[in-house]
Formats: sequence, C-alpha cells, structure tokens
Amino acid sequence: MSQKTALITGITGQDGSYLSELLLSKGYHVVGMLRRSSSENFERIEHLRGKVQLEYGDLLDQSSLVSVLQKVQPQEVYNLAAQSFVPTSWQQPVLTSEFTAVGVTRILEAIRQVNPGARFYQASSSEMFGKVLEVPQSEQTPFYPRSPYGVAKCYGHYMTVNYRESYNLFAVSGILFNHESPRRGLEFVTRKVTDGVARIKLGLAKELRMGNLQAKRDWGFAGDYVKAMWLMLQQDTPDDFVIATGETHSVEELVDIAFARVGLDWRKHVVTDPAFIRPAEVDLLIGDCSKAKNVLGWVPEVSFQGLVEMMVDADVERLSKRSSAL
Ligand code: NAP
Ligand code: F7E
Repeated sequence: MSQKTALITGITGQDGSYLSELLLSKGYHVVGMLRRSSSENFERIEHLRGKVQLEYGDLLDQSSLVSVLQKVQPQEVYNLAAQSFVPTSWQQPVLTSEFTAVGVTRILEAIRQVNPGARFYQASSSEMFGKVLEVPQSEQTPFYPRSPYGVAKCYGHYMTVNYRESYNLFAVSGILFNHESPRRGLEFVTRKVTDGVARIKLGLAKELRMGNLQAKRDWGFAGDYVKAMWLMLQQDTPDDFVIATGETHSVEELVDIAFARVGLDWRKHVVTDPAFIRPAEVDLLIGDCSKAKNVLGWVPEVSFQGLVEMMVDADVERLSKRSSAL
C-alpha cells in the first residue's frame, strides 16, 4: 500500500507532538501546519525535525488552508489547532471564536473544495458539557458550555457533524476529556502544579498560588488519547466518540499526589488566590467512554497517579538540569 499523508494543524502543541510520533511510527508522511511567528516555537517537536514536513498556514486565513491542502493532498486531516486555554477565552472571546469555532468551518470548507476524500478529525472537548446535565457524560449527554471556549467548541463540533451529514465527508469529532503530559502548557492546572512542586523542591520557589481546589476533572495521558484520534479515522463509518478514563479527581487530590511525590506537604505551600477563580466554573467532569472501548477497542493505559508522578519527575529533572547548568 502506498504511504499515507496526514496533515496536522496545531503540530507545535501538546497533542500535535504526540500524534506526530504515533503517525510516524505507523509509516505515515506527516505534514504539520503552523502559523508564522517571529520566533520559533518548536520545543515539543524539536526531536521530530527532519522527520515531519512543516507548512505555514493559519486558521484565520482561508486561502492559506486551501493552499496547504492543495500542496499536501492528505488522506487524513487532524484539526488540533485552537486557542485552548479556558481563562483566555473570557479575555479574548472574539479571537477564541475565530480560531476555535469559525476556524473549523474554514478548514472543513477548504477540504470540501480541494480534497473532499480526505478524512477529517475535529478536536472537540469535554468543556462542551460544562455545567453537566448528566453524570457520567457520554455521546448522548446534552451540552451546556460554561466559557467562550466551550461555546466555540460546540460550534466546531456541530459544524463537523453538519458537514458529514450535508456533504457526506468522513468527518468525526472526538470529545476528549482533559489529557496531560510533561509537554502540557505551563498554564494548565496539572503542569502548573507539577512545575510548581519541582520549583519548591529545588528551592526555586516557596509557594504555589492556585484557584478552585474543589473542581473535579477526568484526567488522562495525552499519549493514550492520540491513539483514539487515529482509530476514529480508521473506521468504516464516521462517528463521534467520548474519550475519557471514567475516573474523576479533584484539583486538591492532584496537588496532594504531586507534593507527596517529592516528600512535601501541600498545605504548607499552596495559597488560594482569587485571581485564578473563573467567572463560571465547570465543577465536575467524568466521561463514559464505553462506546470507544466497544467500537474502537481503545483503553487508557496510564493511571491518574502514574500521570501526575510522571509529570512531577519530568519537571524535577528538567529544572535540576537547568539549575546545574547555571
Ligand atoms: P495546545 O497545546 O494549546 O496547542 C494548540 C495548537 O494550536 C498550537 O500548536 C498552536 O500553535 C495552534 N494554533 C493556535 N491558534 C492557531 C491558528 N490561528 N492557526 C494555526 N494554529 C494555531 O493544545 P493541545 O492540548 O495540544 O490540544 C489540541 C486540541 O485539542 C485543541 O484544539 C484543544 O482545544 C483540544 N482539546 C484539548 C484537550 C486537552 O485536555 N489537552 C481536551 C479536549 C480538547 P502555536 O504554537 O503557534 O501557539
Ligand atoms: O483547569 C482548576 C480550574 O486549565 C482545570 C483545556 O485543555 O481541558 C482543559 O481545560 C481545573 C479548572 O483545564 C487553577 O478552575 C484551580 O476547574 O487545567 P485547566 P480546563 O479548563 O479543564 C479541556 C478538556 C479543554 O478542552 C481545554 O482546552 O483546574 N484550577 N486552580 C486551576 N486551573 C488553572 N489553569 N490554574 C490554576 O491555578
């Protein structure tokens, strides 16, 4: 069989880097789309240089998407690019909609015009469930988004469903619950905590300022979740799937495990700061991924405790190397 080409938008992000590794291991030609920046932002894909092809394009610019698709002619398109940090979506609601919502229509429209045979994956989110109407949340649970980000993801989700039904595109939406890794952005709570723990352990900081410790999330490992993205595009018929672990944990539990990993008591270091409380909170998320288990044969492999410890260890190692180099 001839080599398949996959186009990944958001290749410089957490998921883009893990998905690239997975697709390369399966023999794909991987093309990453990135937006132009005055300085390079290749930290997560540095080790993949020379193995992936990079093309400039921006979700805000329709013609750039058409050009990339014409040039690359992919069999699979993974739309991972987005403004993905929930608090920023209150500060920049219009820009978040442009990237995270209308950007999906731009890429679907480009596929419809240039490459309608390509299979399309949309990175939908458990933030669409927001103020949850059912516990646990499945593909059947109605949405009730609680942030401009959540609203934007609902739009992208329904556009994906609509293009599938209107134009018969192989377009699927993965409703992924929170997934983390040592490559997670430093502003997200897991990484903020593991980086903070490492700094306190190494004497680089004394305290960690946090928001709502009672919020609960269903956290999994990003390396496991990108496998589900790929599996969704290998099916005979396009469909949407919830991807989750089926467990929920509070931010306080996360903090407790992370500090315990380095032998510290979190109560001596964590300070609650109202600056990190959100205008509207998503209190509880827990996913029911039985459809993914049954149809895709997908199961998460890394436990919550294993994930937090992996991230703490990676941050301690990274910051220790940096301190010893000074
Ligand atoms: P991430 O680390 O924030 O990466 C986002 C990527 O989008 C970056 O590569 C970023 O590029 C790119 N991007 C942003 N705006 C763009 C634009 N206008 N044009 C082109 N590229 C643009 O996010 P992630 O955690 O990997 O998540 C991947 C996707 O899954 C996102 O759509 C996110 O909303 C969604 N999702 C994530 C989770 C999760 O828990 N991680 C759960 C559900 C859904 P720069 O490097 O240039 O900023
Ligand atoms: O917050 C609470 C905060 O920013 C998780 C994105 O990938 O997952 C992510 O969205 C929880 C919230 O992720 C702090 O209030 C407490 O309840 O790590 P987060 P998120 O908002 O759940 C979904 C699935 C996505 O799709 C998004 O793209 O933690 N929390 N104290 C805090 N959160 C942060 N960031 N910082 C704190 O100090």
